[in-house]
Order: sequence, then C-alpha cells, then structure tokens
Amino acid sequence: MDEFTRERIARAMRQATRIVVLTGAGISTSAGIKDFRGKDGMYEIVRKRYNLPSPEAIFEINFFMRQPEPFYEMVRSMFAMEAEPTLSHRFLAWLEEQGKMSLLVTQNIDMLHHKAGSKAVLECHGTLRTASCLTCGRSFEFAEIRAAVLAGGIPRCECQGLIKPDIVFFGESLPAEFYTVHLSPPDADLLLLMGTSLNVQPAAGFALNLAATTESILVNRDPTPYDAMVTHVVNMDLDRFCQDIWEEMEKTPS
Ligand code: CNA
Repeated sequence: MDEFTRERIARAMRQATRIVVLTGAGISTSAGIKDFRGKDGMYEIVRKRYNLPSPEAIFEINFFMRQPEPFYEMVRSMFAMEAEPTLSHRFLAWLEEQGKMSLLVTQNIDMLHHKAGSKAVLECHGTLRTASCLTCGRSFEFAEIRAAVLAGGIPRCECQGLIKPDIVFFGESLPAEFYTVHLSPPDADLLLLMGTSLNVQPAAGFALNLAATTESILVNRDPTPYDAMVTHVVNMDLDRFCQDIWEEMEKTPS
C-alpha cells in the first residue's frame, strides 16, 4: 500500500465513529484456517479426497445427511489446530474498544472475533459453539461433542439422530438478527470489507448495498468481481494492512 493510500485510509478510520465491518475466511488464514475458494482452500482439498459432486456439497443439508464425513473432517481440522486470533482480529477488537465500531458482521464460524475480544459481533453463518440433533432437535454445547469429533467420529444424539453444528448450510435461513440489519442497515460512516470474495449471498448483498451509500474499503488478497462497487480496493495481506493502519492511527490519535 502506498503512503498516500495508507494515510487516507487511516484518516478515514480516525474520523469514523460508526464503522460497519464484514469479514470472511481471509481474516483467519494467517491463523492456519484455510479459506474456501482461495488457492489450496478447503474446497479443493475436500473435493479431491471425497470426490464430491461439487465442493459446496459439504454444506448442503441433503448431502450432509447422507455423508457427514467431509463436513466433520473440515470441522476437525479447524478445531485440532486450536487457532488463535490474528493481528487483524485484534485490530477490530481494538477499533471497537476505541468506540469506533457500530457492527461487525462475520461470515466465519471459527469464533476468533470473540476470542480476540470483539463484542458487537453478528455471526451471520451461525457458529460451531452449539449444535443440534437433526432428529429430535436437542441442543448441545460444542464442548459435549468435541471429543467425538476430534477422535474422528460422527456425533450422534441419544435418539441416534445426526448432530449438526448450528452453522448455516446452503438453503438454510440466516439468523433473524441478520435479516433485521439487512432490511434496516445501521447508520454507518465507513464500511470495511475484509478477506471475503463477496461470493456468498445474502451477506455480500448486505455489504454491497451499504457500499452504495457509504465510503467503503475492501481489503483482500485477490480481486473480486465487485471491486468496482467499493470506494477503495486494497489487494494485500490483511495482517500487513491492519498493522500499517494501526501504526498510522496510533501515530496521530483522534
Ligand atoms: P472465500 O470465498 O474463501 O474468500 C476468502 C477471500 O479471502 C479470498 O478472496 C482470498 O483472496 C482472501 N484472503 C485469503 N487470505 C487472505 C489474507 N491473508 N489476506 C487478505 N485476503 C485473504 O470466503 P468468504 O468468507 O468470502 O466466503 C464466505 C464463506 C466462507 C462463509 O460461509 C464462511 O463461513 C466460510 N468459511 C469460513 C471459515 C472460517 O470460519 N474461518 C473458513 C473457510 C470458509
């Protein structure tokens, strides 16, 4: 990022008091959690191993009910590494602490924003924190099924029903809270889009609608088809971006 862009973005963030953020898988790759669509992402790995009809099948409910193994393999690899928040997660928690953040919407299911200390987080694709039996509906804390998952098993309820973590699969509704902010977006003065290919609806639509009326910054390693809809596009590693901006903001506090 050149000096001019860095100063301009740091100034916009210093002046902002109602930042809305959308994060995607790219904010967690430096913690060791693979993204989906990036090179060597999870889709490619799981598709090759299981010969899936399409990589997205691991998040389709009918496929999951027939063959839950690929999905649980992904969950296992995510949990086995006990990932820690990245510098970018910590930067967002710091922005919230500074009173600058109005809402953080994450498409991620890895819970790293909470681990970093962020509080105003809307997990629009659900969470791995809890799980439910697909047959009787009983609810579980993830801790109750964690050992079975890490040992390579497929967790089942006492009723023998298949247990599914409470993350949103393709075709399922997002949490009601998400539709509330989608229909009536918060009054934002800056929009930050971080580490997302903007391919997944309705999360991407929420952000791009807001980008039509709000100054916006997209930080992503690769270009997306929606770059022209955003005010500033920065194609670089997110941790480096956040470190640069964090330093710049601390040089001249607001
Ligand atoms: P995606 O489609 O995989 O896109 C990720 C984007 O991040 C890509 O465009 C990459 O260029 C970019 N990227 C990767 N690493 C970096 C980096 N270090 N710095 C900057 N940019 C980077 O993922 P999206 O989030 O857009 O798609 C939404 C899906 C992905 C949601 O349903 C998530 O639940 C799902 N997902 C979540 C996780 C997680 O919880 N950590 C991991 C993988 C996928």
